[in-house]
Amino acid sequence: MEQSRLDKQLYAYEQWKAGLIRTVSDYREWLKRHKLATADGEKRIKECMAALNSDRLTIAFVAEFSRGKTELINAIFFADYGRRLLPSTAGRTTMCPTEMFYDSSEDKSYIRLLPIETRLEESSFD
Ligand SMILES: Nc1nc2c(ncn2[C@@H]2O[C@H](COP(=O)(O)OP(=O)(O)O)[C@@H](O)[C@H]2O)c(=O)[nH]1
Ligand SMILES: [Mg+2]
Repeated sequence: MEQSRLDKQLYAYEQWKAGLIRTVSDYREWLKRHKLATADGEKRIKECMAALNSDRLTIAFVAEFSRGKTELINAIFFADYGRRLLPSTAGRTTMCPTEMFYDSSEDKSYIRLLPIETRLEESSFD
């Protein structure tokens, strides 16, 4: 079913959040206009706006080598492309932890690879 697709739901979530930010912002203006704004209320609204603006969703796909992580990402996020956006055929397996980002402030996406040597260490991803 089209509506249940994860990418559609994530888009709907972003839309909902943008609406919430607008509403909180309108409320703030309304309080000011009616001289109902208080220092404490203003502080709370600022915290609320900061939390909404900094909200980021991070999804991690973690499993042993060649278990279908890349294939799953292709299926969930890039099915509409009609081809594998991320290489996932035999011999093209991702050999190191890979981070994919979408930077909304730059309107750009990018990929970051951690060097293969990091697999020799126990340290965590971040
Ligand atoms: N038959 C079958 N093969 C799959 C499935 N998921 C992944 N593969 C294949 O298994 C291999 C490894 O998948 P890949 O997504 O690259 O694994 P990753 O190393 O976990 O990212 C590739 O050749 C995929 O096409 C699946 O659900 N069924
Ligand atoms: Mg992979």
